[in-house]
Amino acid sequence: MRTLFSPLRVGEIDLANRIVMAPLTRNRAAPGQVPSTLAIDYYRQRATAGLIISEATQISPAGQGYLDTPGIYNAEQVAAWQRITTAVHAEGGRMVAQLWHVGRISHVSLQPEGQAPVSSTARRADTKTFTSNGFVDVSTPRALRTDEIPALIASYRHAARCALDAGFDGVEVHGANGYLIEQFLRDSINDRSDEYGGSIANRARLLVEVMQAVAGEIGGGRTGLRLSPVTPANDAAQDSNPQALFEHALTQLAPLQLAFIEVVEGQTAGPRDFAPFDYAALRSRFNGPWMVNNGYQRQMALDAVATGAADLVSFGRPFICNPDLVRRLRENAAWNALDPSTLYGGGAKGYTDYPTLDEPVTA
Ligand code: 8OZ
Repeated sequence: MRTLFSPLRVGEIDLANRIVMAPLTRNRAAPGQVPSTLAIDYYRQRATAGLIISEATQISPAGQGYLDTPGIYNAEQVAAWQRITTAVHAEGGRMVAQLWHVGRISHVSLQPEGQAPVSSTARRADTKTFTSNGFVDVSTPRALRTDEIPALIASYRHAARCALDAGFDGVEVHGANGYLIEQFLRDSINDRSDEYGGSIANRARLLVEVMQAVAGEIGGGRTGLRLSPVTPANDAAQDSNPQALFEHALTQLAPLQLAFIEVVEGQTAGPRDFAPFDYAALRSRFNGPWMVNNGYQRQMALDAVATGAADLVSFGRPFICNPDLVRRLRENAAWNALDPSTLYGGGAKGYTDYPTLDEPVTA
């Protein structure tokens, strides 16, 4: 019988169970956008997950949109990530790097030479980001020229190579939450007139070309993708036809035989029924491992895998406050409460000090 706790091979990666640690931004990177040494303990503590997806990690300096997020594009970053993947592997875990470009969700103070962030559009998002001066409005972006797209795709390819060099088992491309790839996908944002704007095929082109490049570099069996078809996160208004858009995208990606697709159902970290969308119909366009996310409680997760509605379930905030979430799911034990004040930035508090079932709660 297939359960949440049974092993699964996703592409080229063997997982001990179907419980996934979702990507979680924590804003604790060290200078140089290098993951900190504390991150070694943080990820090691959570290595009983069948798979860990790293926090969103920028593919290039221009891909950064928040203070103190790590990158995966230079040797210093690769060396720091290597210590993390080694620790996770030593515990029998598996880990992929989430490859991220924020597009217009950035601020000039975080961009190389203080330049404007790049996007599909020159229209500013109505949202804020966190910088060294606190929460500020994001900056007005500059629309990428068509002749700049090949270099952008090359930076995804380079980051994927860096991820494998750092010992990751693969990558997940961040195609969700209103960042660069969704800024191309959705007609509520993309106002281009070149071959990357207009029709569904054109708006999906960047995603498809990024996935082809990454899969071409490291293999489809080590490449996953995160999507969030209807989330409003980061001022991403609804596409006029998300069902047709995302079904087209997955149809185009089918030949790559990706390791998995992770879908955020509804509003990221919010209501699951935020907007109508037929996730089962979307899944029918992909014949590989299907990972679901967003507000899954224990029974929902057990049912999702037992019924075959999903192959894997990713948990975000529950993994922040429960390093031994897998054991708690197995034993139907209570979950620790999340401290929202320590989610972003800071040190060990709220990062590496959440207790396991074996540890008495101090505080
Ligand atoms: C929370 C804070 C900053 C970034 C996402 C990468 O929503 C993020 C993110 C989440 O995908």
